[in-house]
Amino acid sequence: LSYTVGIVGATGAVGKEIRQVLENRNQLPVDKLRIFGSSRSAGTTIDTESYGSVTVELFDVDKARECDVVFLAVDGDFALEHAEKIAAGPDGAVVIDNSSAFRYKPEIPLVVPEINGEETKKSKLIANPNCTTAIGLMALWPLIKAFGVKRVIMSTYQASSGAGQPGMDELQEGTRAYLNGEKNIQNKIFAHPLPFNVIPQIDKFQENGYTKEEMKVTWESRKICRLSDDIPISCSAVRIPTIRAHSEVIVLETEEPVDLKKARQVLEDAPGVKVVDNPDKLEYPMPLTATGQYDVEVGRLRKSIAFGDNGLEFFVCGDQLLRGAALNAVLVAEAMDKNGALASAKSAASADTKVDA
Ligand code: 2RA
Repeated sequence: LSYTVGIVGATGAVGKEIRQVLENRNQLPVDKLRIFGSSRSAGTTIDTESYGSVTVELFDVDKARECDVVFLAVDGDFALEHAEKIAAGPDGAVVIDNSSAFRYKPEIPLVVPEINGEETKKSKLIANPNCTTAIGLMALWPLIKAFGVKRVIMSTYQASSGAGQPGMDELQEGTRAYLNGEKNIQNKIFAHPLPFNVIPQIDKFQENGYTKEEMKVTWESRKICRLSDDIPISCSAVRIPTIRAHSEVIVLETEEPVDLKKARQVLEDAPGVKVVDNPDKLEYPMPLTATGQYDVEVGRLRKSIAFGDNGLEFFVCGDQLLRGAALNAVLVAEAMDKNGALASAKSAASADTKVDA
């Protein structure tokens, strides 16, 4: 069985990575790749190694519905307007949406395949988590399974790629300008100039004083790991001047006393995780080494002074565009291929997506 795969937004940072991950992994059988874009990019061609030269088509719901699976690498407003229509009814396509538009709807699965991949059978519309959540949970979830969880405190150091290609461009151009002696560094994407700075704000402030980026970690971690709302999960999110790997300090208060050797083994055995933890050799996770990697790096593993025997602290770095977006989305499609959800999608209307096309 082989699929017609569509990407909407294939010229953006995440869309480009989705195409490359599909090609590099070569796990999802792709019969034909279709790329949809706005009138600006329609008609241009994208050369791919595996799928030949693909002409960008002007996006249209009916054309997208002809695909078996469609990756949406576009903003939430676009997804809200079109995602359900693309998936609706027996002829609709499976939609894997990278925006936050559907993440908090109880009936839409929010999926990290290594954690709750089986939920992909429930709906033709699947939400991909926020990058910060997906990267952190790769390490957190195996430890939670092993030792239980009482609370999680996360502090993040997030790369410019979280704001897409314009974010990465603004950082690089601003850095060049700064080094050339310019006094007024321009910032349109970030709230303040990012070069040689850190900004303790990502996304909008909420009534409780947290930002939306921080609350996403709370909401999404609970949904993906099926944790009760009573488990406190708190995050402070900070933008730093790196290109495309997010870093996270995570403090986990556990239910069971922690055995450090066992914790290390749990992480060694966890899929999608690479333990980089050799302080004697100055080896630990870093954005520089995590960039371009499918696995999330985890290290600096230690018992937490704050929580004694029932606490762990560790440092995680993961490529924001890969595990934080494109790789996770492609892994969702691969899981749906393996569990039969992709093959059956064209014949079965999901209860969750009965929207008139
Ligand atoms: C950021 N997490 O880093 C966001 C992107 N989804 O800005």
